[in-house]
Amino acid sequence: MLLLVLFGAAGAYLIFGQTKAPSEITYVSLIGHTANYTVVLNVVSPQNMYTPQQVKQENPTDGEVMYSGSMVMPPGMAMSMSNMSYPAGWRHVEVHIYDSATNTVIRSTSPTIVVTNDQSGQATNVPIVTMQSVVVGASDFHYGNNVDLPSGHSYTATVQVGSEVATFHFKL
Ligand SMILES: [Cu+2]
Repeated sequence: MLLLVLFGAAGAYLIFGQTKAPSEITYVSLIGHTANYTVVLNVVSPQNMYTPQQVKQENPTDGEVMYSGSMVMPPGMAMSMSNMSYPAGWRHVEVHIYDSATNTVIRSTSPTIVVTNDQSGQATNVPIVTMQSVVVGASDFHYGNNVDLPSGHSYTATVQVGSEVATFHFKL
């Protein structure tokens, strides 16, 4: 009986692990202010990504369209657009930048985004992809990429826009 219970628990763990890993739900949204900009940092689960051509051909009803840059993919993983196949810990880190005076979306800057693991000190530079939601459109224009950020750690994200810096702290 005990063996059965243990087996059941292990089975449940495996199933849970398998279900949880690819679709590990992440949602962090933080707002920061610099002298001239309002910066919104979102750390979310990997998104379905499309090129503009794919959007035209496939008319997706969720995900994001990429305009420049290329997505960082897990080792050995092709440029799959599926958000379901990422290993646990992979997140979509994105930064929305607004002109604080006019509340308009800044589309023309080249921010730098660095995410540092507070425990290990490991700093990850986030190569910039420009993108927006296929549903929301232009008002969702933002900068970011996929980053491997294991759960159970706290992180500091530093976003530099021109000479202005916004700093964010979050836990995963
Ligand atoms: Cu995005």
